[in-house]
Amino acid sequence: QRIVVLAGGIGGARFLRGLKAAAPQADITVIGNTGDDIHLFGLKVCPDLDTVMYTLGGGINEEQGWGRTDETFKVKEELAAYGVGPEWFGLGDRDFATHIVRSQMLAAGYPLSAVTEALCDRWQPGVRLIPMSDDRVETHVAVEIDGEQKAIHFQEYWVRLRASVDALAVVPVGAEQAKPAPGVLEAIAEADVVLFPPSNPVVSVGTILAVPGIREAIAEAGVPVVGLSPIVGDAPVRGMADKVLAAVGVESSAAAVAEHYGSGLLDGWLVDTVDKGAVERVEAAGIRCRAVPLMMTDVAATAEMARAALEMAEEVR
Ligand code: GDP
Ligand code: FO1
Ligand code: CA
Repeated sequence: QRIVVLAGGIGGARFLRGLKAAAPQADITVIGNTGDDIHLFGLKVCPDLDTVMYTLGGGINEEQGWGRTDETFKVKEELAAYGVGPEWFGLGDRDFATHIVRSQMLAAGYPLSAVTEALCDRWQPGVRLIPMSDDRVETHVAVEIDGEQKAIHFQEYWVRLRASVDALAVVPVGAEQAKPAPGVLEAIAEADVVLFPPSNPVVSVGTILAVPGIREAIAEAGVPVVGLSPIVGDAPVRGMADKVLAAVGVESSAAAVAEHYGSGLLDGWLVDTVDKGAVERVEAAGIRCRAVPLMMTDVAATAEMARAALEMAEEVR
């Protein structure tokens, strides 16, 4: 069975761990979000690709959900001693090595997709991880600070400001000109099922879908497309997805997110059992819906979620 998953960082990575357990024989291709990527200290950092790679490869800091396990911050301290920031973004020593290798390969002319494959040679994530595009796409967030409107990098909004001000707009800068990375459209065309993990619908899955050709390829693949809600009980399980949902005019609820994707894209949608009241509304929108436990407390619970998603794919096929 060929499964394509559009993934952000933590929500995508944790779901994938469950999916691998639920479908050990499956051939899984992950299309990763690169809109969160940022250049720091002359290095290219790809938080969502790395989160998937480290989580599936056994190198993730489990409590944090991002960055390396057993991490130290000597380089960051030394940079700070030179007065070189930003200090609000925590790059650890082990993690730095990944960004150095990536940046070196990019400078030598390799596309990000080839670099990602090379990094995965070490981590053996057990899935094929492809960035959504080799072209630069950077999510910016329009905010108003001290009466002044400006656009800031997504990481500055999320990590430095902790989404403490309203997002007025979310713009995947460069997406319109970006091309899907090699293998992305092919994987979608050859897929038996496409899954949207409980990733951020705006800045993770939404950004991937903003790359011209990807949304169309999914709609045209003619295979079941099933998503799992990242919103449980009208709030994100983790993070501040409600802030970026508001920016695109979508209320923070499992049903509203399904309607936002729409029946033109989604065939099935899983909501948490606490949101079983949303099932009727989602089905009225033409999307098959079921309520099952959606908390990824451990791999076994997450594998159950993945099984439910694959079962729903068979129901709507
Ligand atoms: P990010 O790039 O690290 O922000 O990760 P993703 O975009 O892949 O996923 C973020 C989303 O995961 C957030 O909106 C959370 O609400 C959601 N999430 C995290 N843990 C869980 C969980 O256990 N269950 C569900 N349903 N969603 C979760
Ligand atoms: N998230 C934070 O909240 N604070 C950090 O200092 C931070 C550093 C960081 C470094 C490397 C990396 O791959 C991820 C990192 N993240 C950090 C997570 C990440 O940037 C965001 O949580 C996601 O992109 C949000 O979607
Ligand atoms: Ca992210």
